[in-house]
Amino acid sequence: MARKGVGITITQHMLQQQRENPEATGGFTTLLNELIVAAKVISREVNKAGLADILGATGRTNVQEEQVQKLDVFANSVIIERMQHVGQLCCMGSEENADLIEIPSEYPKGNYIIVFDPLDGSSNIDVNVSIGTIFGIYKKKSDETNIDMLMNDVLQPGVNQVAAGYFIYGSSSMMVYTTGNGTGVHGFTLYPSVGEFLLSHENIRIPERGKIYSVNEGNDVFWDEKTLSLVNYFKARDKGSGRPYTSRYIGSLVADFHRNLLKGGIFMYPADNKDPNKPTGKLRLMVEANPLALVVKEAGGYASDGNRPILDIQPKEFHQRVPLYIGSREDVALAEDVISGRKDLT
Ligand code: P6P
Repeated sequence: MARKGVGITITQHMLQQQRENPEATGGFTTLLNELIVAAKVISREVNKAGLADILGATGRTNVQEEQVQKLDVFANSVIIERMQHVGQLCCMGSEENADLIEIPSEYPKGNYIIVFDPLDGSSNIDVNVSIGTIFGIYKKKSDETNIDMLMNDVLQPGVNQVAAGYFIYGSSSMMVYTTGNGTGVHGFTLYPSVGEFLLSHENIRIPERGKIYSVNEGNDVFWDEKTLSLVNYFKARDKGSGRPYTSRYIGSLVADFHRNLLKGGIFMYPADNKDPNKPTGKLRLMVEANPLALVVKEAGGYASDGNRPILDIQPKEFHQRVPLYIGSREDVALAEDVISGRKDLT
Protein backbone atom coordinates (compact mmCIF):
# COMPACT_ATOMS: atom_id res chain seq x y z
CA MET A 1 0.00 0.00 0.00
CA ALA A 2 1.37 3.45 -0.95
CA ARG A 3 2.85 5.24 2.08
CA LYS A 4 0.74 8.35 2.82
CA GLY A 5 2.37 11.77 3.01
CA VAL A 6 1.72 14.00 5.98
CA GLY A 7 -0.89 16.17 4.25
CA ILE A 8 -0.72 19.99 4.39
CA THR A 9 1.39 21.35 7.24
CA ILE A 10 0.63 24.72 8.84
CA THR A 11 3.91 26.05 7.43
CA GLN A 12 2.92 24.97 3.89
CA HIS A 13 -0.49 26.64 4.38
CA MET A 14 1.06 29.89 5.64
CA LEU A 15 3.58 29.98 2.78
CA GLN A 16 0.70 29.45 0.34
CA GLN A 17 -1.17 32.40 1.91
CA GLN A 18 2.04 34.43 1.88
CA ARG A 19 2.47 33.82 -1.88
CA GLU A 20 -1.09 35.03 -2.45
CA ASN A 21 -0.39 38.26 -0.54
CA PRO A 22 1.68 40.62 -2.71
CA GLU A 23 2.78 42.72 0.27
CA ALA A 24 3.89 39.71 2.32
CA THR A 25 7.52 39.89 3.38
CA GLY A 26 7.75 36.55 5.15
CA GLY A 27 8.10 38.29 8.49
CA PHE A 28 4.57 37.36 9.45
CA THR A 29 5.19 33.70 8.62
CA THR A 30 8.31 33.77 10.81
CA LEU A 31 6.28 35.26 13.64
CA LEU A 32 3.54 32.65 13.45
CA ASN A 33 6.04 29.82 13.12
CA GLU A 34 7.71 30.77 16.41
CA LEU A 35 4.30 31.07 18.10
CA ILE A 36 3.59 27.53 16.90
CA VAL A 37 6.82 26.30 18.49
CA ALA A 38 5.70 27.88 21.77
CA ALA A 39 2.31 26.16 21.47
CA LYS A 40 3.96 22.79 20.90
CA VAL A 41 5.99 23.25 24.09
CA ILE A 42 2.90 24.32 26.05
CA SER A 43 0.90 21.41 24.62
CA ARG A 44 3.56 18.99 25.82
CA GLU A 45 3.51 20.40 29.36
CA VAL A 46 -0.30 20.58 29.50
CA ASN A 47 -0.50 16.94 28.50
CA LYS A 48 2.09 16.04 31.12
CA ALA A 49 0.50 18.27 33.79
CA GLY A 50 -1.00 15.30 35.56
CA LEU A 51 2.48 13.84 35.97
CA ALA A 52 4.79 16.78 36.52
CA ASP A 53 4.95 18.80 39.73
CA ILE A 54 3.88 21.79 37.64
CA LEU A 55 0.29 21.37 38.87
CA GLY A 56 -1.13 23.50 41.57
CA ALA A 57 -1.06 27.20 42.27
CA THR A 58 2.00 29.37 42.70
CA GLY A 59 0.40 31.16 45.65
CA ARG A 60 0.55 34.37 43.58
CA THR A 61 -2.23 36.27 41.80
CA ASN A 62 -1.97 37.92 38.37
CA VAL A 63 -3.00 41.43 37.33
CA GLN A 64 -6.58 40.13 37.22
CA GLU A 65 -6.27 39.10 40.93
CA GLU A 66 -6.73 35.51 39.77
CA GLN A 67 -4.89 32.64 41.41
CA VAL A 68 -1.94 32.00 39.07
CA GLN A 69 -1.41 28.35 38.24
CA LYS A 70 2.17 27.32 37.56
CA LEU A 71 1.22 26.30 34.00
CA ASP A 72 -0.03 29.85 33.38
CA VAL A 73 3.34 31.21 34.37
CA PHE A 74 5.11 28.59 32.27
CA ALA A 75 2.99 29.23 29.17
CA ASN A 76 3.47 32.98 29.49
CA SER A 77 7.24 32.67 29.78
CA VAL A 78 7.47 30.23 26.85
CA ILE A 79 5.57 32.54 24.50
CA ILE A 80 7.57 35.61 25.57
CA GLU A 81 10.87 33.75 25.25
CA ARG A 82 10.03 32.40 21.78
CA MET A 83 8.56 35.60 20.39
CA GLN A 84 11.08 38.15 21.65
CA HIS A 85 13.90 37.06 19.32
CA VAL A 86 12.06 36.77 15.96
CA GLY A 87 12.84 40.40 15.03
CA GLN A 88 9.26 41.12 13.92
CA LEU A 89 7.76 42.68 17.06
CA CYS A 90 7.87 46.16 18.59
CA CYS A 91 6.25 44.88 21.82
CA MET A 92 3.87 42.28 23.27
CA GLY A 93 0.85 42.36 25.57
CA SER A 94 -0.16 39.45 27.81
CA GLU A 95 -3.17 38.82 30.02
CA GLU A 96 -0.63 37.81 32.67
CA ASN A 97 1.37 41.06 32.59
CA ALA A 98 0.15 44.39 33.93
CA ASP A 99 2.30 46.36 31.46
CA LEU A 100 3.42 45.89 27.86
CA ILE A 101 6.34 43.52 27.37
CA GLU A 102 9.45 45.13 25.90
CA ILE A 103 11.65 43.43 23.28
CA PRO A 104 15.15 43.11 24.86
CA SER A 105 17.69 45.45 23.27
CA GLU A 106 19.85 42.55 22.03
CA TYR A 107 17.11 41.52 19.59
CA PRO A 108 16.00 43.32 16.40
CA LYS A 109 12.52 44.84 16.49
CA GLY A 110 9.78 44.92 13.89
CA ASN A 111 6.40 46.42 13.18
CA TYR A 112 4.08 43.72 14.51
CA ILE A 113 2.36 43.59 17.91
CA ILE A 114 1.16 40.35 19.46
CA VAL A 115 -1.37 40.24 22.29
CA PHE A 116 -2.25 36.97 23.96
CA ASP A 117 -3.85 35.07 26.79
CA PRO A 118 -1.16 32.42 27.33
CA LEU A 119 -3.36 29.82 28.96
CA ASP A 120 -7.05 30.66 29.16
CA GLY A 121 -9.28 28.47 31.29
CA SER A 122 -6.42 27.81 33.68
CA SER A 123 -8.79 27.03 36.57
CA ASN A 124 -9.55 23.84 34.63
CA ILE A 125 -5.93 22.66 34.47
CA ASP A 126 -6.21 20.30 37.43
CA VAL A 127 -9.43 18.66 36.24
CA ASN A 128 -8.25 17.77 32.74
CA VAL A 129 -10.63 20.07 30.85
CA SER A 130 -9.44 21.51 27.53
CA ILE A 131 -7.71 24.89 27.86
CA GLY A 132 -6.12 27.18 25.32
CA THR A 133 -3.90 30.00 24.14
CA ILE A 134 -5.59 32.95 22.40
CA PHE A 135 -3.68 35.46 20.25
CA GLY A 136 -4.16 38.52 18.09
CA ILE A 137 -1.59 40.24 15.84
CA TYR A 138 -1.60 43.93 14.82
CA LYS A 139 0.66 46.17 12.79
CA LYS A 140 2.22 49.16 14.51
CA LYS A 141 0.63 52.43 13.29
CA SER A 142 3.26 54.93 14.42
CA ASP A 143 7.06 55.25 14.22
CA GLU A 144 7.28 55.00 18.02
CA THR A 145 9.99 52.82 19.51
CA ASN A 146 9.73 53.83 23.18
CA ILE A 147 7.87 51.10 25.14
CA ASP A 148 6.19 53.77 27.29
CA MET A 149 4.67 55.31 24.17
CA LEU A 150 3.67 52.13 22.32
CA MET A 151 0.36 51.59 24.15
CA ASN A 152 -1.32 53.85 21.57
CA ASP A 153 -0.21 51.41 18.87
CA VAL A 154 -1.46 48.45 20.90
CA LEU A 155 -4.92 49.83 21.72
CA GLN A 156 -6.38 49.37 18.25
CA PRO A 157 -9.92 48.15 17.44
CA GLY A 158 -10.04 44.40 16.80
CA VAL A 159 -10.96 44.99 13.17
CA ASN A 160 -7.31 46.02 12.66
CA GLN A 161 -5.94 42.58 13.56
CA VAL A 162 -3.87 41.16 10.70
CA ALA A 163 -4.25 37.69 12.22
CA ALA A 164 -5.99 36.06 15.16
CA GLY A 165 -6.63 32.60 16.48
CA TYR A 166 -6.20 30.11 19.26
CA PHE A 167 -4.57 26.84 20.25
CA ILE A 168 -6.73 24.34 22.13
CA TYR A 169 -5.03 21.72 24.28
CA GLY A 170 -7.46 18.86 24.74
CA SER A 171 -8.00 15.29 23.55
CA SER A 172 -5.87 16.54 20.68
CA SER A 173 -4.11 19.88 20.31
CA MET A 174 -5.33 22.14 17.52
CA MET A 175 -4.54 25.52 16.05
CA VAL A 176 -7.39 27.56 14.54
CA TYR A 177 -6.53 30.89 12.89
CA THR A 178 -7.40 33.49 10.29
CA THR A 179 -5.53 36.30 8.56
CA GLY A 180 -8.80 38.20 8.05
CA ASN A 181 -9.88 39.93 4.81
CA GLY A 182 -11.95 36.98 3.65
CA THR A 183 -9.10 34.45 3.90
CA GLY A 184 -11.34 32.19 5.97
CA VAL A 185 -10.70 30.17 9.13
CA HIS A 186 -8.59 27.03 9.06
CA GLY A 187 -7.95 24.36 11.69
CA PHE A 188 -4.81 22.26 12.12
CA THR A 189 -4.41 19.22 14.36
CA LEU A 190 -1.09 18.41 16.04
CA TYR A 191 0.23 14.98 15.10
CA PRO A 192 2.61 14.21 17.99
CA SER A 193 4.31 11.44 15.99
CA VAL A 194 5.18 13.99 13.29
CA GLY A 195 5.45 17.02 15.60
CA GLU A 196 3.50 19.12 13.10
CA PHE A 197 0.12 20.81 12.95
CA LEU A 198 -1.60 19.34 9.87
CA LEU A 199 -4.61 20.82 8.07
CA SER A 200 -7.69 19.04 9.42
CA HIS A 201 -10.50 21.63 9.18
CA GLU A 202 -10.19 23.71 5.99
CA ASN A 203 -12.40 26.82 5.70
CA ILE A 204 -14.48 26.38 8.86
CA ARG A 205 -17.98 27.93 8.57
CA ILE A 206 -20.23 28.42 11.61
CA PRO A 207 -23.96 27.66 11.03
CA GLU A 208 -26.06 30.81 10.61
CA ARG A 209 -28.14 29.65 13.60
CA GLY A 210 -27.28 27.10 16.25
CA LYS A 211 -29.04 24.88 18.74
CA ILE A 212 -26.63 25.46 21.65
CA TYR A 213 -26.49 28.24 24.22
CA SER A 214 -23.48 28.57 26.51
CA VAL A 215 -23.63 30.73 29.65
CA ASN A 216 -22.90 30.34 33.36
CA GLU A 217 -26.48 30.30 34.69
CA GLY A 218 -25.08 30.32 38.21
CA ASN A 219 -24.69 34.07 37.62
CA ASP A 220 -28.36 34.69 36.75
CA VAL A 221 -29.05 36.38 40.11
CA PHE A 222 -26.53 39.05 39.02
CA TRP A 223 -28.09 39.70 35.58
CA ASP A 224 -30.48 42.46 34.53
CA GLU A 225 -33.98 41.80 33.15
CA LYS A 226 -32.89 41.99 29.49
CA THR A 227 -30.19 39.37 30.01
CA LEU A 228 -32.60 37.08 31.85
CA SER A 229 -35.21 37.44 29.09
CA LEU A 230 -32.59 36.58 26.45
CA VAL A 231 -31.34 33.41 28.18
CA ASN A 232 -34.93 32.35 28.93
CA TYR A 233 -35.73 32.81 25.23
CA PHE A 234 -33.17 30.15 24.30
CA LYS A 235 -34.61 27.86 27.00
CA ALA A 236 -38.27 28.32 26.03
CA ARG A 237 -40.21 25.67 24.13
CA ASP A 238 -41.00 26.70 20.55
CA LYS A 239 -40.91 23.92 17.98
CA GLY A 240 -40.97 26.29 15.02
CA SER A 241 -37.70 27.95 16.00
CA GLY A 242 -36.01 24.78 17.25
CA ARG A 243 -36.17 25.79 20.91
CA PRO A 244 -35.33 24.97 23.65
CA TYR A 245 -31.63 25.07 22.70
CA THR A 246 -29.25 22.63 24.36
CA SER A 247 -27.17 24.02 27.24
CA ARG A 248 -23.44 23.40 26.94
CA TYR A 249 -20.97 25.25 29.22
CA ILE A 250 -17.50 24.00 30.12
CA GLY A 251 -16.16 27.15 31.80
CA SER A 252 -13.16 27.23 29.48
CA LEU A 253 -13.66 29.92 26.82
CA VAL A 254 -11.53 28.32 24.11
CA ALA A 255 -13.28 24.94 24.55
CA ASP A 256 -16.76 26.49 24.61
CA PHE A 257 -15.99 28.73 21.63
CA HIS A 258 -14.41 25.93 19.58
CA ARG A 259 -17.40 23.62 20.04
CA ASN A 260 -19.85 26.35 19.02
CA LEU A 261 -17.67 27.36 16.05
CA LEU A 262 -17.89 23.83 14.65
CA LYS A 263 -21.48 23.00 15.66
CA GLY A 264 -23.18 26.41 15.80
CA GLY A 265 -24.61 28.22 18.82
CA ILE A 266 -24.08 31.23 21.03
CA PHE A 267 -21.61 31.77 23.88
CA MET A 268 -22.53 34.51 26.34
CA TYR A 269 -20.61 36.16 29.13
CA PRO A 270 -23.02 39.00 30.03
CA ALA A 271 -22.37 42.06 32.14
CA ASP A 272 -23.34 41.31 35.74
CA ASN A 273 -23.33 43.00 39.14
CA LYS A 274 -21.46 40.14 40.82
CA ASP A 275 -18.24 42.15 41.29
CA PRO A 276 -18.43 45.96 41.36
CA ASN A 277 -14.90 46.00 39.93
CA LYS A 278 -16.03 43.99 36.89
CA PRO A 279 -19.41 45.48 35.88
CA THR A 280 -18.89 44.49 32.24
CA GLY A 281 -18.32 40.80 32.99
CA LYS A 282 -15.14 38.81 33.27
CA LEU A 283 -13.71 38.49 29.76
CA ARG A 284 -11.02 40.77 28.35
CA LEU A 285 -11.44 42.71 25.13
CA MET A 286 -7.85 42.66 23.83
CA VAL A 287 -6.74 39.07 24.54
CA GLU A 288 -10.03 37.11 24.47
CA ALA A 289 -12.96 38.88 22.76
CA ASN A 290 -11.13 40.55 19.85
CA PRO A 291 -9.17 37.53 18.57
CA LEU A 292 -12.21 35.23 18.75
CA ALA A 293 -14.42 37.94 17.22
CA LEU A 294 -12.18 38.06 14.12
CA VAL A 295 -12.17 34.25 13.86
CA VAL A 296 -15.96 34.00 14.15
CA LYS A 297 -16.52 36.85 11.65
CA GLU A 298 -14.27 35.14 9.11
CA ALA A 299 -16.24 31.92 9.68
CA GLY A 300 -19.55 33.71 8.95
CA GLY A 301 -20.56 34.40 12.56
CA TYR A 302 -20.73 37.53 14.71
CA ALA A 303 -19.49 38.90 18.06
CA SER A 304 -21.11 41.73 20.01
CA ASP A 305 -20.80 43.40 23.41
CA GLY A 306 -24.61 43.57 23.43
CA ASN A 307 -24.69 46.97 21.72
CA ARG A 308 -22.19 46.88 18.84
CA PRO A 309 -19.63 44.71 17.08
CA ILE A 310 -16.74 43.71 19.36
CA LEU A 311 -14.33 44.46 16.50
CA ASP A 312 -15.43 48.12 16.36
CA ILE A 313 -14.68 48.89 20.02
CA GLN A 314 -11.87 51.43 20.52
CA PRO A 315 -9.98 50.01 23.55
CA LYS A 316 -9.23 52.49 26.34
CA GLU A 317 -6.92 50.26 28.40
CA PHE A 318 -5.19 46.98 27.72
CA HIS A 319 -6.94 44.87 30.39
CA GLN A 320 -10.43 46.26 29.95
CA ARG A 321 -13.26 43.78 30.18
CA VAL A 322 -16.29 43.52 27.91
CA PRO A 323 -19.57 41.62 27.84
CA LEU A 324 -19.35 38.96 25.10
CA TYR A 325 -22.03 37.45 22.86
CA ILE A 326 -20.31 35.37 20.16
CA GLY A 327 -21.21 32.61 17.72
CA SER A 328 -23.89 31.99 15.07
CA ARG A 329 -24.84 35.22 13.35
CA GLU A 330 -28.63 35.02 13.83
CA ASP A 331 -28.35 34.10 17.53
CA VAL A 332 -25.86 36.87 18.30
CA ALA A 333 -27.84 39.43 16.29
CA LEU A 334 -30.90 38.57 18.41
CA ALA A 335 -28.81 38.92 21.58
CA GLU A 336 -27.62 42.37 20.47
CA ASP A 337 -31.20 43.46 19.65
CA VAL A 338 -32.40 42.36 23.11
CA ILE A 339 -29.47 43.63 25.21
CA SER A 340 -29.40 46.99 23.39
CA GLY A 341 -33.16 47.38 23.98
CA ARG A 342 -34.03 47.37 20.27
CA LYS A 343 -36.13 44.23 20.85
CA ASP A 344 -38.20 43.45 23.95
CA LEU A 345 -38.68 39.79 24.92
CA THR A 346 -40.15 40.41 28.37
P1 P6P B 1 -17.05 31.58 35.00
C1 P6P B 1 -11.55 30.97 32.57
O1 P6P B 1 -11.11 31.42 33.83
C2 P6P B 1 -12.33 32.09 31.91
O2 P6P B 1 -11.57 33.24 31.81
C3 P6P B 1 -12.80 31.64 30.54
O3 P6P B 1 -11.96 30.69 29.97
C4 P6P B 1 -14.18 31.08 30.82
O4 P6P B 1 -15.06 31.21 29.72
C5 P6P B 1 -14.67 31.94 31.99
O5 P6P B 1 -13.50 32.36 32.68
C6 P6P B 1 -15.55 31.14 32.92
O6 P6P B 1 -15.98 32.05 33.91
O7 P6P B 1 -17.38 32.84 35.76
O8 P6P B 1 -18.25 31.04 34.24
O9 P6P B 1 -16.38 30.53 35.83
